[in-house]
Amino acid sequence: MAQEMWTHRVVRRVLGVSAVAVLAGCGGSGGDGAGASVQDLMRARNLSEADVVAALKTYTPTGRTDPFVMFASGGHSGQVIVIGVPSMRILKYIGVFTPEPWQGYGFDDQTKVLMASSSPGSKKLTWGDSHHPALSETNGDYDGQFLFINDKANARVAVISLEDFATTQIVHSPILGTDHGGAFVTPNTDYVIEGGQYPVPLDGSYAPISDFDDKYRGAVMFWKFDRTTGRLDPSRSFAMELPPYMQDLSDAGKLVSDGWVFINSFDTERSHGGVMDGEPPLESGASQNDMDYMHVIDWRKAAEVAAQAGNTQTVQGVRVIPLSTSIDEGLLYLVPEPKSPHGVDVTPDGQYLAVSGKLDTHETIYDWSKIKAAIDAKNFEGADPYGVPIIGFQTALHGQVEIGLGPLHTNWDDQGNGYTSIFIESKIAKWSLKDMKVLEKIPVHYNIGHLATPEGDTEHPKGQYVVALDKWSIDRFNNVGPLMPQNMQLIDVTTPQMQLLYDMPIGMGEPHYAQIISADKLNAAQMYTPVGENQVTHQPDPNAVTSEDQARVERHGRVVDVYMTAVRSHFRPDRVEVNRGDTVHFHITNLEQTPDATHGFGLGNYDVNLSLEAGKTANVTVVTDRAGVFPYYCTEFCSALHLEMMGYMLVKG
Ligand code: RUQ
Ligand code: CUA
Repeated sequence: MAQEMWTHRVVRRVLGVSAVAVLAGCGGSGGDGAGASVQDLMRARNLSEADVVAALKTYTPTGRTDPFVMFASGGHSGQVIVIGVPSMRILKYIGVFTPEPWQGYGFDDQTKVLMASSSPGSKKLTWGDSHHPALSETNGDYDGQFLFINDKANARVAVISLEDFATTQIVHSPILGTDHGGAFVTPNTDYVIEGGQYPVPLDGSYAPISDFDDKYRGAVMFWKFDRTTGRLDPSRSFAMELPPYMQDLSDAGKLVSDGWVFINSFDTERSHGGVMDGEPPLESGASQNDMDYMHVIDWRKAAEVAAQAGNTQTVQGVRVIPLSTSIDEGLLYLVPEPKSPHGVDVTPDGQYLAVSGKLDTHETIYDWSKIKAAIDAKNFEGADPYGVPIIGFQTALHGQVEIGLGPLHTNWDDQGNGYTSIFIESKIAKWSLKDMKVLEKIPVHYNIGHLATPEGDTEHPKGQYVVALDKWSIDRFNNVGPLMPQNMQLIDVTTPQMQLLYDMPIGMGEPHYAQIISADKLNAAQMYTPVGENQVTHQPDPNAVTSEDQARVERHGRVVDVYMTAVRSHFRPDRVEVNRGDTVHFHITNLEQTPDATHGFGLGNYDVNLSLEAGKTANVTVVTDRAGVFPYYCTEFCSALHLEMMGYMLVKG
């Protein structure tokens, strides 16, 4: 009986009185029969009071949608994962740096070009290491229009249109070997920031490792974003040469610190391995000094400097501001920061910068006005070996919060609190920025990397939740063998004590960072309208056929163009006769204008699969190198006669 009363109490607290009535199956505050069934379930499933509360806070009945949508990177799967919060239901897996057959991504002609053209060498890249998603911003808040994400392995940045949640552009930075300080956007998405990670010679040449200090360099790219075209514009982009430190995460200033960007770094010792030659391994060589350097960059002035002829050098096609110019023009400063930092996170008001030093126990908070005052007064304590002015640690410091072992990354809520992931302790600390002290810690399972709060890196965080992006899951889920899923843990931060609500296994790559947007800011199209749109260009496809009577086969010598339509439940033409050695271009338009009426186009043996969402046109080219009979068929179960939706490619030869 006590438990039954408790159940009603809890249900009432979480959902309100009317829900109690519904649960109890009557209009009153609960009767024995109905209440008992909840308790029976609790007993049978061995659920505690807290479990039931957690369930009530996350369970989302059929037909209901989530108030928040999270975009998580997929790590070395090269993709982006879209997840509803708080239900933690996976909504989509977006192909970005890696072919994704369900979406036809990397299989049709345009997305093949997208992947090939961003491949730096002759080798066509088929994977990327996606780390940090960045939603486009207007006035420092997410606007729900675009998503950017970096590829650490190959120094690339991709643009995803949130009109259709599909990748539309990938750019490569030839001067960076790798990137990690991206993608981050300036408050109006003027620039997408991509900081390099491991120093290399910027011109792409070989230099012996003994020349590390002289020939190797760091760099940061500022990709100019053109909102009207939805594209990064390489011709208006520029880079800054940086000392050969390992630049890490960055963040753009906002409000009072708008116009500036902050980039952490590690290995300011410039250790570069060589264990076999008696030199210290990088991990210890890079951890000798107590302090590394935060880079403070005046990006707005840098953009002006880069725009003036003679100020930049063109390196591998990129306009680069040399280090000496940055020093002379006052574009770059350093501030000491506790060793091996990871996240630098600007507070919502732009006034403070929180730095997490992985080998330090503090969250170090810098005061932007102190940094700016030191810059204006030229109050420096010295310069680094490359002549970059250094602002004194104490000069810039606001204070330090004793966080715990291995602070990594911070997001904010709407109450003036920071949430910092603590890797070594496997915990999240909630701390007050005003009081500079930890309020509470909650354990997570296990080895947390980043964390994300709703709109938690904007000017207006929404609070309510924090999601822990845990690297290890060990014993949390059913055993699926040695390669275990990562674990995303949803935590309620509105309760007096943070409450763990839900464990979500991510068995499809390793999320490094995620951003969470209010769902009402997203407004994706449900189909391509009018019929015949190309997904990559977002323009009418020149090869679209917009009615069945335009479907045709055209032969020009050895080249065959097949203008095909798809509609429930047939392709037209449903028979294509060609000769061995022909080049066959399929141009296929899905004529449907019904939401979710997607068809696929699978052609076995030729490595072809297209996704044709309602109204979309896609193109694919095959060279018929073998004779035979090749059925093509619809790969999406679209209708009762889906199995009949097929045709033959007959290759004579
Ligand atoms: S990262 S946690 Cu790019 Cu911080 Cu991996
Ligand atoms: Cu169209 Cu199945």
